[in-house]
Amino acid sequence: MHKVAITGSGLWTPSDFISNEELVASLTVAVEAWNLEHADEIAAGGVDERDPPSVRFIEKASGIEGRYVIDKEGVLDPKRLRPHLPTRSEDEDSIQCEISLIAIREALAQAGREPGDVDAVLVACSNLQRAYPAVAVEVQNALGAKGWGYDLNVACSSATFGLQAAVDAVRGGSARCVVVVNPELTSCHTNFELRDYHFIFGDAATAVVVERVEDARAEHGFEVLGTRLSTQFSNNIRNDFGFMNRSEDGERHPHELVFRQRGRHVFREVCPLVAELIVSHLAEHRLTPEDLDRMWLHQANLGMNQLIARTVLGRDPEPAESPVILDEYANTSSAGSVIAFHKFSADLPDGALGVLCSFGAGYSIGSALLRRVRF
Ligand code: CO8
Repeated sequence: MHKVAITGSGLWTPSDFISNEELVASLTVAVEAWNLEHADEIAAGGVDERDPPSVRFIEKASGIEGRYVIDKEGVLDPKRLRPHLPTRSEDEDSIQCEISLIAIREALAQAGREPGDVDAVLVACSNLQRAYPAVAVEVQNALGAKGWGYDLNVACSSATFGLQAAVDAVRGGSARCVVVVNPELTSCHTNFELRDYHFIFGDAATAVVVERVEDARAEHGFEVLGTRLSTQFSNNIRNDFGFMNRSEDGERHPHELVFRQRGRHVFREVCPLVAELIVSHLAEHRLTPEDLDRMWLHQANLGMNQLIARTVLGRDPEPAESPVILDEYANTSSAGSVIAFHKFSADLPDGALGVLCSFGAGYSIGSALLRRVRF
């Protein structure tokens, strides 16, 4: 078995940024218009009045201060509340392919690799823009990579589930240089009509390069000591969008075909599962929480991350021990933990130990133990 390392990482951040103030102003207008339009049904008790959002609630409940999106104008238009995405023809790169390439090229440059060195591409994310051909195969072609590619979706945990697949492929010898990319266009599946959901997500794409330690060309990287995945079924985060919708005989409300959740249940149920997974994963490697220098956690909610870090460490974490990017990026689904890793890993000394951990719908949780190494 080969020793495996992450030798590079990359990030695409959209140029459009939406502050909480802008988002709340737009939804407030939309809610007032909707309530007016449905005044008779509301008076008759057929539907509930919609409640206005508040910046104060968002910041207090989540820690989110803004988010990047692929198209600010469409999201903020109170009559639209979703991005404008011009339809692309078959001979153009798909949007997910385009943003993947940006993140991958940065990751390859950091790894000192050329596209032609890549022999596997995994597109791992919450939402894929079409059923087939796999976006990964399109990315492989557009990049000029060899080998094979496939898509996988484990919601926010796609980053670590994809990473484990890459690590296993390199360790076992079925690939030598794998790129895992997380092109998350969450604004296309966010319900911007309801205050409970409109603030949660942002768009971004991340990529990592996974290779044998002996092949590494970068000066530094992170040896993957081990990965551990866990799933446990729950309907508390759900989206019923799918290819069978058009054949279903029953009625479905449009809000069932985008992201929805029982956020409080998720918070309560997922935090202990994540902390337990990290601690037991460390123990499997004869390590303890005291050995950890950094936790790159999935970025969904500030309170969640503080609770998880506190449970694992047995004390409040120092800010540098569990870096936060969700204030600026919001929840970028599978990209979140990798953004934290990408932005907050180069400062660690050789030998430092970190855990990359993602969690989300499924429920699903993934952990990767990473040791900073000089090759
Ligand atoms: N402004 C004002 N009030 C609000 C707002 C708002 N924007 N939103 C909700 N409220 C109100 C609610 O309506 C409720 O009012 P009432 O008491 O009158 O009913 C009140 O505030 C309290 O609401 P909650 O109980 O929902 O509030 P919480 O304190 O639980 O905070 C959070 C809500 C922030 C969502 C919190 O529960 C949370 O973050 N939970 C964890 C969620 C999480 O981690 N989810 C992970 C899911 S992501 C994932 O797995 C990927 C899925 C695929 C992504 C696809 C892309 C879209």
